[in-house]
Amino acid sequence: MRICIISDLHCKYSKLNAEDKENHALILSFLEQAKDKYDLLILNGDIFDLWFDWKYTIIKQYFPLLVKLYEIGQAGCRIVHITGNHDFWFGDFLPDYLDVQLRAESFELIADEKKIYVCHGDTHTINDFRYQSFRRLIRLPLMKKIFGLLHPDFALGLGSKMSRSSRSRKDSTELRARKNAGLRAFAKKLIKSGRADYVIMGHSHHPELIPFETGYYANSGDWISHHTYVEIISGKIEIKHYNIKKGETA
Ligand SMILES: [Mn+2]
Repeated sequence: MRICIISDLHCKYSKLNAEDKENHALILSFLEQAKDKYDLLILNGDIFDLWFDWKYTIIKQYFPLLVKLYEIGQAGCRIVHITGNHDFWFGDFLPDYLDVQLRAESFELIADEKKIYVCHGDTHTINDFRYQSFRRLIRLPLMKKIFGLLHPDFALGLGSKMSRSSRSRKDSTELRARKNAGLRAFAKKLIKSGRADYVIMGHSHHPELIPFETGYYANSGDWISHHTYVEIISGKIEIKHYNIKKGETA
């Protein structure tokens, strides 16, 4: 089985600067060449900087990306999206129009005799009580209902401001180290207990592949500064770096 796992593309819908545009082009180019390469594509959260589909409308700025996902699905690849901390308010658009299967927390499968566990990772960072409370609050059905009543232009203007302020709030080195440590500890626990051979997460924007006695923890990194993804081909796990000029390099 050929599996690709990507996360943290953080595709924006407003106020794109030159770097954002470059990143978007790289993402589209990656997805174009991925069309016939995989049996399963796992979108492991924070693909969209914000997602909302109203009853009658979607965010048109995502159209190029959505077309690529549609084409990948049409080429016979199964697509699974796991909720991130930026994209969790899904309606019927992804499942009904793109045939993307949605998972709220995690996704597990066995492929080529490897037990694979995939989740975004935002619930496994250390000492993040404030975030965990916010996470529960923002996911209440009532919050989604209220957001859905706002006019899209207004709601998305608000959303883009919120997302920008969270992006400019640069994590301190210490906080980042704690984030990574939390993810590693969670992966270690799953692997040691025999629940999984491979644990794959994102969220930290820090690509890494850590071997344990009976398995691996992989973080797929991001598409803001690393342009990395995880590939599991016939049971062999690797982190790869995509380069638009050279095609791809390991
Ligand atoms: Mn995240």
